[in-house]
Parts: sequence; C-alpha cells; structure tokens
Amino acid sequence: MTRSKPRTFGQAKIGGQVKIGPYEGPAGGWGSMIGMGKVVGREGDLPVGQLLRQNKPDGFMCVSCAWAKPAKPHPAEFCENGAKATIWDLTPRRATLAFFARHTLTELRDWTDYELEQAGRLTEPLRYDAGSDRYVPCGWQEAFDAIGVELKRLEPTSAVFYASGRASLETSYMYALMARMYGSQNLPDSSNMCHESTSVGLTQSIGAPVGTVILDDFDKADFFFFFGQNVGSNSPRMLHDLQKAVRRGATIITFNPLRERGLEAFRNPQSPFQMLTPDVTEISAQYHQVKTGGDLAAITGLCKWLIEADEMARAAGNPALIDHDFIGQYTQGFEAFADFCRRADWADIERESGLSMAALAGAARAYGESQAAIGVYGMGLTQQRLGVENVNMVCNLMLLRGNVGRPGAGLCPVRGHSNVQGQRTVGITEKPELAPLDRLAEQYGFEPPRDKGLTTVEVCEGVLDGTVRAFIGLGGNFLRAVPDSPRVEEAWTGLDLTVQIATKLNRSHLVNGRVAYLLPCLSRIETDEQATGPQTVSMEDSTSCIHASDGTHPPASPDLKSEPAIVAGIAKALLPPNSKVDWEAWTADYGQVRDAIEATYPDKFADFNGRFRQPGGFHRGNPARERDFSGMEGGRATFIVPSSLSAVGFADQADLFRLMTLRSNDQFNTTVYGYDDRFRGIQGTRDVVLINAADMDRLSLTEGQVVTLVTDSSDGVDRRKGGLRVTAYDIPPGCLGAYYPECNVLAPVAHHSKQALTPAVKGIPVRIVA
Ligand SMILES: Nc1nc2c(c(=O)[nH]1)N[C@H]1C(S)=C(S)[C@@H](COP(=O)(O)OP(=O)(O)OC[C@H]3O[C@@H](n4cnc5c(=O)[nH]c(N)nc54)[C@H](O)[C@@H]3O)O[C@H]1N2
Ligand SMILES: Nc1nc2c(c(=O)[nH]1)N[C@H]1C(S)=C(S)[C@@H](COP(=O)(O)OP(=O)(O)OC[C@H]3O[C@@H](n4cnc5c(=O)[nH]c(N)nc54)[C@H](O)[C@@H]3O)O[C@H]1N2
Ligand SMILES: [Mo]
Repeated sequence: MTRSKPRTFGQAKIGGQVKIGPYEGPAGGWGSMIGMGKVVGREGDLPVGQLLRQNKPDGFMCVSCAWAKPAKPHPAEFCENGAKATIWDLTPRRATLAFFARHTLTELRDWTDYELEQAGRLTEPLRYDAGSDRYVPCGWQEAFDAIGVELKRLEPTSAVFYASGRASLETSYMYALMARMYGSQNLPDSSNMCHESTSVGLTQSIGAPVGTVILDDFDKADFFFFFGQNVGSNSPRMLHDLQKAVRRGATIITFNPLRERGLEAFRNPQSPFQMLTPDVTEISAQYHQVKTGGDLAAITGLCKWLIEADEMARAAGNPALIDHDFIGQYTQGFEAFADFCRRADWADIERESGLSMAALAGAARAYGESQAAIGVYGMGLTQQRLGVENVNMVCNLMLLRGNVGRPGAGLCPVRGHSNVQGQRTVGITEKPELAPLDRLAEQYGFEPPRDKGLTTVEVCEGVLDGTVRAFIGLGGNFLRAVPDSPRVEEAWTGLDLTVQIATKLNRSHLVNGRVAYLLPCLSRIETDEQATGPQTVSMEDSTSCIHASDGTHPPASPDLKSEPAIVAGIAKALLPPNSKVDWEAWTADYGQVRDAIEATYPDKFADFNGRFRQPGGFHRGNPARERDFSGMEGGRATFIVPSSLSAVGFADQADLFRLMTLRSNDQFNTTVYGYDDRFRGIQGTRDVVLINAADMDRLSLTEGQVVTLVTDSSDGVDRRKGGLRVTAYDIPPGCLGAYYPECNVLAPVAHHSKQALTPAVKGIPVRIVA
C-alpha cells in the first residue's frame, strides 16, 4: 500500500527547523500573538467574531481549559491557547467520505496525532467495514439501531461509557442516565487520569471533592502557592488574575521542577501599554525547583518550620504563626500531624525535595506573614503514586493557617477539560456513592446498578484481560491518553463494540472492535438547531460556577448531530420505553433536561434555567467554602499524616530517573496544534528528553544524541520509547521530562495512585539507553 498522505502535513514541514535554546520572552506578549497566528495561518481565517464571543455571558464557553469566566469580561476574554482551540474547531478542513474512501485504517495508523486531526472535522456517521479496512457511510438510525442490538447482547457491566470532559451538563446527565438505565455504572471520565487524586484527597481532608475558591478570592488573596501547574500554557487566562494580584502586592511562591515561563514573567497581550513597552510582570517572588515527586517532603518542611517557629514565637510572647482558633474549632488530627512534622528530619526533607532548609524556611516565613492564601495545584501533584497524599498535604498547609472557608483563601485545583468537573457533578462517575441513585430510581422508576463501576485504569485492565466487551466514548482519545497505550490498543481489537462520538479524527478511531461506529458531533461553538429552535448548553468551571453557552457558528456539516441528540438516539434504540423519560422531548428542548437535572439535584441546581445566564455563572455551593465540615467523619476538617516523604513510590537507584510526561504550549492533550513549545525554547520537534547537564556528563551523553528510554518494571513487559533527542535543561538532577502522549508507551497501567487510581505519569521510573 502506498502512503498517500499529504506531504505538507509532515512534521518537518509544520515544525520547520528544529531549534532548542532558552526562551527569553515573558508568557503572553507578542509571542502569544505569533503562536496564535501560526495556527491561523494553517487553519484559514481568524474567526474574529467568534473569538469576541468567547467566555462572554451571552457567548460560548471556551472549549479549551476550565478556568473561571469573569462576570465582567475583558473585550477579548480569551488567551492564546483558547484562541487556538476555537480556530481548531472552526477549521475549514473536512474529513469527508472521499477522505475515508482514499485511506485504509491500517494506513492511517501510521499518521501522527497532528496529521490525523489535520484531516479536519468529521462530517457524517461512519461504520467500520473490516473487509475493506475502511470507514464507510451509514445512516444515523442504522448506527443507533446496530449499537442498541450489540449492547443488548452484552452483560451491561462489561460495557464502558467513557467521557472526556468537554460535553455539556445536559449531555452528560443524559449519558449517565442512559448507562445506568441500561445497567452499567462503568462511567469513567478523563478525570480518572487527571484530578481524581483531588476528588479523593480533598474529600478526605476538607469534605468537598472540588476547589473552594471563586474568582473573587483571587482579588482578595495576598499570597499564592503554586504546586505543579503550568499556568502559562494550560490556563493562561488565570495569568490576568495573577498579574492583578502581584500588582496589588500579593506574593506568589512556586514549586515546580521546571522554571515554567508563565510562572516567571507575563506580558498581558490585552494591555496596549505592556505590549508596546518593555514592561513585564514578574509572577513568582520565589521559585523552588523541587524534585519530581518531592512535594511531600517540601510541604513537610514548610509545615515543620511553621509549627516550630510558632512554638518559639508564642514562648517568647510574640504573635502565633498558625491559626490555633481555627484548628481548635474546625479541625482534627492536628497533634498527630504536628508530631510527624517535628519528628521529620531536615536531612531527609532536603534529600527528598531537592531543596535546602534555608529555601524552605524562606517560603514558610513568607507564608507565615500572609493574611489570606490560596493553594493552587495541578498535574504535578495529582499524577503521582502518592497523588492523594500530595493533595492532603496542600490541605494540611492551608489548614495550618486557617486558609479554608474565608475570603481570599482556599484550595484551587486547576481543572483540565472545560466541563470535566461538571460531568462529575451531574452523574458521570463510576462511584455509586457519588451519584444520587435513590433519587434517580424514584424520578425515573428503574433500579440503578449499585455496584462500583470501572475507573479508567480498571477499564484498561479489563480490556487487557478480556472482561470489558464494549466501549462508548463521549469525546476524547482514550487509546492515546491512557498508560500502556500500545498494549491496550492491541487488546482493543478483541472488543465486541466500539463507538466514538467525536469532532475530529484521532488514534482511538483507528483501532476498532468487531463492530465499530464513528459518530460526528457538533462543536460547542456551532449553532445547535433542534425542533424548538437553537439550543443553549451549560458547563461548570474550575470554581464550581455554572455558565450558559450558545453556539452560533454554522455547523461543519449538515449531517452532524448534537451530543444530546446522539445520546438520545442510542438511548432510544437501547432502552425499553419509559414513560418518565422522553428522550425526544429532551432533544427538542434542552431546558427540559435542565429541569430534570434540577429535580435530581435540587440543592445545587435550584432554578437552573432561571439562573444559568447570570454573568460569571452561578455558584453551585461548597460546604468547605462555608467551613461546614459536618458531612465529614468526626464533623471536622482533617490533618492527614503522609506515609512517605517521596510521592514517586519507588526507591532511588543509580541511573534510575523520574520521568515526568509533559504538555507543550502547542497542544491540548492529545490534540497537537504544532511542534513548538515556545516557553521551553523547544521548536520544531516533540521528540526530546529534557535532562540535567550534570546527569548528561555523568552518563557521557551529548547534546542532540538520540537515546531510548526504557521503563523499569518487574512485570516482564518491555516498554521503550526511542528516537528522543537528549536536551540539556534546567531540571533537577535525577529527573527527566518528555512529552505526553508520545511517551505513554512508557507508563505501566499498574503504576498509578493507590488511592485514586490516577496514572502516575509524572513519576515513571526509567533508564536511558544510548
Ligand atoms: N493549552 C492547553 N491547556 C490545557 C491542556 C492542554 O493540554 N493544553 N490540558 C488541560 C487538562 S485536561 C489539564 S488536566 C490541565 C493540565 O495542566 P497542568 O496541571 O499544568 O498539567 P501539565 O502540563 O501536565 O504540567 C504539570 C506541571 O507540573 C510540573 N511537575 C511535574 N512533576 C512535578 C512534581 O513532582 N512536583 C511539582 N511541584 N511539579 C511537577 C511540570 O513541570 C509542569 O509544569 O490543563 C488543561 N488545559
Ligand atoms: N502520559 C500522560 N498521559 C496523560 C496525561 C499526562 O499528563 N501524561 N494527562 C491525562 C489527562 S489530565 C487527561 S484529561 C487525559 C485526556 O484524555 P482525553 O480527554 O480522552 O483526550 P483529549 O486529547 O482531550 O481528546 C481529544 C479528542 O476529543 C474529541 N473532541 C474534541 N472536542 C469534542 C467535542 O466537543 N465533543 C466530542 N464528542 N468530542 C470532542 C476530538 O475528536 C479530539 O481528537 O489524558 C491523560 N493522559
Ligand atoms: Mo486533564
């Protein structure tokens, strides 16, 4: 078979020359304009009208990250990466029937992630034809009926209903209800690979699975900790809030193995003054390059210093450094935690964190002087073997000074997908205790499954051992996003049914079960016209605020269906008629779905239809925010003692490295916009491994040398990734950085958080083979 892929899509062409060197500019600024311009150049016109509607109360909610949307937005309330995401969705390119007639799936499996999405928007429903190894056209009803027939043949507990985090609250509610009415609790979500450590850890510590702050707190805080979150690339709009805070005199202290540009300096592209002058805002007052997996040690050091300094201060008759009133009134477990900190040895803390006692004391002292602090964190903490304990530790640090449940203070896990938090809120969860099953039973007159469903990691295990038989994907790129991706792929072809609901072609659409459908849906930015007129959807941001979102762009193809219509189509074919669920009426009028959501969750969604257009969104409430810990065991927020000072979960050995898999500034998860990671000074390639210069010397490696990484595991599986260019980088000794999803081959499914089952892709044990 000849490879007929369009050459212009080749990596060399789009990336241009490979250039690696330090990036001197700030985040934002002209670089962000140029970065956006490159994507515009490839995708056609700049959709200015749509960009101006982005994140506005009467516009649409950005399809990129989940950061909060202000009630009074800036005229251009979008960032470089949000703009890229919009431009990416509105591309003029189309993956038409002619495209699928030209290419077999075997051939397409040779394409890169970038090349696949460059085929453009999917245009009509497709069925996989194994004989010709191609996708062929099929009608919508034919697809729904066939999916219904296949699912009805299976044990419901062997079918998986995955969601990626982008689909609306309305779609997600319908999807979860469909799965449960069919009899499956297997409702994993990308969240299982992301902030599941947060859902578990925050619940243990403060009794709420989500962050406690809202945007208003960002205006009131005078101190921020930043642990393992790359704001400049992954939630750039937050930089505006941070810039305002710094200008007000707030202190930001960052813990990150890499000196991420957005956490160092920012030039606001929306400020004509900053764009035209050398003026740049310095973001972090202190920057601590903690070892990968070293946060438990670092935070232990911070707490130890505070607890001991507090004892000395009080003994000398000086003001306390920790909030004893708060601790006494609202928390439990403090004494055991304080003991643990007192007993912790500075030598161990320094070794495990890679930071000096003096550096940690400096950070603790600054924190001790603050009035209201926010603890911000991301994947650097959650995607670790001890990810849950990392989250517990940030809570301990905040609880020490009463920084939960008062203005300007709280926990701020930065969520990923634009509605990932909301999907969990309306029932996409494999944990039966998190879904209001009794209420659903009563509302819809059926007996929901009560057993625990499968998480993402358990789905991988189930695919590998043959117990999972069917997979429905509401968005996402499961096969690329999961650990051990090649092994899971190989087993995937043994499934009875695979269904992917998607906007653009990706790897997960090229590896199929016996029966397979690819169902193209509208993007959130597009007009969603139904029987009662154009429809509005809604989503929940990182701060639990719920927003309306209206698409107005013409659909990419007349044959697309909306996500609610697709879910309803499958549900009608799959489920026996039920007088209490009118899927057709719901599809015709999403307001009725919102009424149903309100009926299921009367506290969180009271007057949903009346409130969801409120500028800035409406807050669905969070007991920890009100210092209400009555739902917790013991009725108090809880200090939790960590089990180790290292989060990676493996012993240090000579030449065994801690690999963190990273996102570039030019991707959204598995969607690769281009090959430039501007802020890290890497251009034209993603095939790099970032390494400390001393480690390079020790191993006699030279800059640009091509090496293979091999995972250290005892299960007998050979996991390796070759073709990586050695790149000297400012990274702590013993740590390596390389890109996700290319390196997912190196991550064993079994290497995950023990408590949350989040894959530990920030601390993979690897060796370098020259
Ligand atoms: N443009 C864009 N936006 C995105 C995404 C995207 O891919 N592109 N993805 C979205 C999604 S789903 C998510 S979950 C978020 C992800 O956003 P982030 O939470 O920022 O996730 P990562 O990019 O994986 O990077 C995590 C950061 O953790 C640091 N790190 C790694 N290991 C450690 C450690 O042990 N300790 C500490 N303290 N730091 C560590 C890394 O250096 C890096 O800066 O962004 C969302 N927004
Ligand atoms: N090694 C490693 N692995 C990781 C991570 C890591 O840091 N390192 N991060 C993990 C994290 S945090 C996450 S969240 C997961 C991400 O995992 P996923 O959410 O499964 O993957 P995405 O790349 O976000 O999915 C992109 C695809 O979604 C589809 N899509 C886009 N928009 C829409 C839409 O509006 N509707 C529908 N139906 N489909 C749409 C498109 O077809 C696109 O190709 O990956 C995880 N995997
Ligand atoms: Mo994520």
